[in-house]
Amino acid sequence: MKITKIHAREVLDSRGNPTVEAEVNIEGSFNGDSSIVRNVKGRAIVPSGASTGEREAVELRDGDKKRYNGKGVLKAVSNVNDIIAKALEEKSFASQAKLDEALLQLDGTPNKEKLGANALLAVSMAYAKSMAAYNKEPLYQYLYKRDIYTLPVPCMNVINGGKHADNNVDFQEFMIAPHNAVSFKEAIRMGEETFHALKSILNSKGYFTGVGDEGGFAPNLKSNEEAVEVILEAIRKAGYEAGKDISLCLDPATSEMWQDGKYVFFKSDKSSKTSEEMIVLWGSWLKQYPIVLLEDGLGENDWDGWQLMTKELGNKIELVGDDIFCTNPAILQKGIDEGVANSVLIKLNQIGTVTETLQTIDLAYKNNYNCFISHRSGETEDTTIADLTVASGAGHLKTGSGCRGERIAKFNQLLRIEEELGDKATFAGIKTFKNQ
Ligand code: 2PG
Ligand code: MG
Repeated sequence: MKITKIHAREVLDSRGNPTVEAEVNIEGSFNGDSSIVRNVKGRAIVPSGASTGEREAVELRDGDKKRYNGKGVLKAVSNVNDIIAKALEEKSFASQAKLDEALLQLDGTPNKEKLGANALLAVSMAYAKSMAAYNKEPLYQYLYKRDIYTLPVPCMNVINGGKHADNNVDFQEFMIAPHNAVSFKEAIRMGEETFHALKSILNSKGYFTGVGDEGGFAPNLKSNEEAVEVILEAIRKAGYEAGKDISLCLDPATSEMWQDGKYVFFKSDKSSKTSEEMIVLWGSWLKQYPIVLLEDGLGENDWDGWQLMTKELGNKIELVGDDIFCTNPAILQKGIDEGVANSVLIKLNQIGTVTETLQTIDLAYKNNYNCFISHRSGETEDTTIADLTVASGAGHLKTGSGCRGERIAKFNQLLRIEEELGDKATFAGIKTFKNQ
């Protein structure tokens, strides 16, 4: 079996910005019988972040102001079509790891700046999909073989702020986690019912109900606290009990607030807090509200603050490192050694290949860290992360709110997977969160 063709093109993400799509064709005889030739194609699209970590692998953009305000990806596309395709076509690879190793060698830089992580990841994911098709198995099974697979709690980002919305809310993501359910299908129903209840509450309070980049509402509120209060009201209105049925998760994305060693509330009153004051704030929110997970409660360049926060809150809730780790196994190892966080956010395009992503997941589990699988704010119809969540057994993912096609595409894929697995599927529930 060998790769017969690799082809990339420039397509669009959910914000209308260009991104890379790649296709990988594989051909081979089946079961050693040369009379049965199998010819399959895998296709994948790379997402794109807005509140990106400084140490993410390089997303190569053209910088040509005459096209898409400099955001074109024709260079990354030609790196696939002219360099990667020429080197890998007519070759065969014994595993995903071998293919990804070849990609890394072609790039040859530590941060993938030569060919672009967007070029490498598009090919890496498309290869995984073509191999799954070649093996006639679902993608999650190609990524990891298990007897029983765990379907995740969908952490739905129902109020958007920060860099993802044009409102006055400083914190980026307020998520609901419907965990008291027998299946993913029931959990997503609970989440959607709450999402619709929230819309009617916001409407009745005279707030704007347009949505932000990830499909959550983006109202101008009186305070960051009010975002939590209206969500709790929506949970009640939908007929659920906060804490028992549905808990809260937060990603305030505080790297974006970091200015001169302090956290500035840049969208509301422009006040600021030290790391210690932020930890006190989170501690009081935990007492007041049913929060089970806090992502990026402090910023990527505040390692001392992170250590302190982990000491204070790391035995109470799940503390997820996103910008600080960038899905990078070497940086995660440093975090493990220094007692930073107890969970890692997993974004394929922060690191740039499927294999390195799986390595980071593996390293996390070996050190008793959780993995929280994530979309990007700029997404597409690609549903790889749904399969990755099930394959990895991560038990929880964030892939947006209750609307917008590119977010719902992942939920729909999880519904399909759950149905297909039948009694080989279990639902993660509250235990999936650290310290619950
Ligand atoms: C985050 C992500 C996804 P972005 O901060 O966790 O929600 O945002 O893709 O913009 O980095
Ligand atoms: Mg984040």
